[in-house]
Amino acid sequence: MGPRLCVAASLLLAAAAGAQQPSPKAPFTLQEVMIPMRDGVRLQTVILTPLDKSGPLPILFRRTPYGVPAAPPEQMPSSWKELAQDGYIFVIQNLRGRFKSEGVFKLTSQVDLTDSTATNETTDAYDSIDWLVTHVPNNGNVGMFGVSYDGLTTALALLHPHPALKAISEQASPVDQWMNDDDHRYGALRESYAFEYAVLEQADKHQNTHFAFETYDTYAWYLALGPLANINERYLHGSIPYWNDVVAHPDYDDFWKKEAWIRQLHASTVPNLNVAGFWDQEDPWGPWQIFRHAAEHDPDHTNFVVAGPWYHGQWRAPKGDSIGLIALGGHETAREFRETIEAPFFRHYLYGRGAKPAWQAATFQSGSNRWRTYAVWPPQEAKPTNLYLHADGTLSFDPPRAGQYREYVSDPANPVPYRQRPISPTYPGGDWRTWEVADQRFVDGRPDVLTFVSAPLEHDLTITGEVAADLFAATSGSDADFVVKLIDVYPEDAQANAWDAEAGPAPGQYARSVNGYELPIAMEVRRGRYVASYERPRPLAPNTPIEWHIPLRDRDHVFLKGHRLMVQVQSTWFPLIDRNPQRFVPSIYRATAADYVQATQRVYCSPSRPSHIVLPVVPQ
Ligand code: PG9
Repeated sequence: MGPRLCVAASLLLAAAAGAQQPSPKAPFTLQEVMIPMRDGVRLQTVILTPLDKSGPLPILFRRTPYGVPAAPPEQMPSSWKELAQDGYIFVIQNLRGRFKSEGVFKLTSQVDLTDSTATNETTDAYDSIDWLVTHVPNNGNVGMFGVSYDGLTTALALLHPHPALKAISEQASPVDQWMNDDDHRYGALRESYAFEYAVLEQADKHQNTHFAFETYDTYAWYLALGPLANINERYLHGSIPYWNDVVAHPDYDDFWKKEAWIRQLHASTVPNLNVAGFWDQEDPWGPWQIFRHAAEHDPDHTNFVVAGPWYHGQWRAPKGDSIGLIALGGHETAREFRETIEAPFFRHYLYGRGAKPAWQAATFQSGSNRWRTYAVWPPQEAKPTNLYLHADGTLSFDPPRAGQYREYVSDPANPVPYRQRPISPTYPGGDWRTWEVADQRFVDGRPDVLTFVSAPLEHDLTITGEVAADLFAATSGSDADFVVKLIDVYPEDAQANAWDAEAGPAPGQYARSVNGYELPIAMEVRRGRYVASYERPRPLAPNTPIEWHIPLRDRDHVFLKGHRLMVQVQSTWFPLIDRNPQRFVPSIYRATAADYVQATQRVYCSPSRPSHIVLPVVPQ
């Protein structure tokens, strides 16, 4: 049987040929061209020229694997509105091998600049800009921007930028797909994402393809699948090159190190507005890495980062006034970002009007729900402060004076779901977008989830900067995963509910309250086989506690007075993360059903092994 795939509509409209007449109200004319690259391959590109602006305009260029528009938009897309007021020629290009672009799409971030005959996303960006500035009337200034894959292709231009490229805004770009972001977390495979995305982009050159699951609840499908090798054996049969690469390279080997393009970036080469979402379910880490790598040499201060309470790409949504059930204090954070940060940034660098940002970092801080700016990130006043897990299930800033450990049995046959079942496919988006803010009460009470909770806070607690967990933990097996979640627990009376005092809530309404809500602030996994070395996985010594350092990324959040802090620890997070067999095998991707075994996990909370979270606390 061939892959069970169904073809879905493209994320954007698929391309059509030739120049298009705008409909009477369309704000642009559209021209389609095939731009030749240095190796003769031609890339399908559309040029949207605004009808209401004259004079030489700058170009804003976006490179995508998802398809280019076939016709000019009927009206100004809301995500461009603020930029378009200044006047830009928007250019959108399909990557090589996608839709009508010639060549092969390799789904790769590899850039070898030492090979003068090679082509890659860096050279394709360079060649395209070279063509555009000579063939399209413009003011000599080109910018690039884009989210996720389009952010990656934007960021890759930094490695050898064309001289006309004057500013970019990389938004949610991955940088190292083994270490973090879409496909892995410190080597732990993001099973559902890596598989479904590879199918999306490599099953059919002319489409974005959604895998056709046989069950409504994909949790049930992945569990019934059994060992990961069955994906190729039963469904893909080796037809998806990226998936073949993933399963051929379980460890951090040369393949992944070459994919990790960020290893080549050590300076700010073009002014860059990096954009990150604190609840980005796909690429939350890359933008911070690009920001930090560029900061290694930034004499002209052209390297900036903006972060907000956003799911993947939510800063391009019309408003961004809430994420899931979490309201953002009446702010339209997405529109405000575009109007007060993104548009002025490009205006400064592409039009020479207005000032550049006076800060290095800007955030929309959750909890307090206000915009903040920072001269340096992380701010120096934030002090690393330990929050300790106690054996009685409490959390406090006091280290444990007594106590030993808490334990649970982790069973790969009954893994903890990463969000409430039924779990939808990753694509099309749906509730995948907001799962990172889902109320964690859905796993409270599971015997394989440990919960630690603090007393209600007597005053606001602000954390700004990098969060991490330091667990002291052991397993009775020889491999294990530990997942740590830092949670903000809302008071039971956080909001006055809107339902009828007499009739009560309408069906479903009771669950749409933040009263008692357990809001994840930071979550991450580590895989035991890679604790000592990413390159050479090693078995864990059974029943032997070791220290697990689990980075929880950059944050800016205020836990409000009356809220409580919570930490949950578990060893499965399925099918987001593939199941660890819990018995060491050379490659998990070749594990057999018999390798998956139960294990007893211990989390130590003793004076000599004080598991804790490190919080960057800003003094009141
Ligand atoms: N998260 C997607 C992606 C980016 C880069 C590589 C692979 C996947 C995306 O949304 O484009």
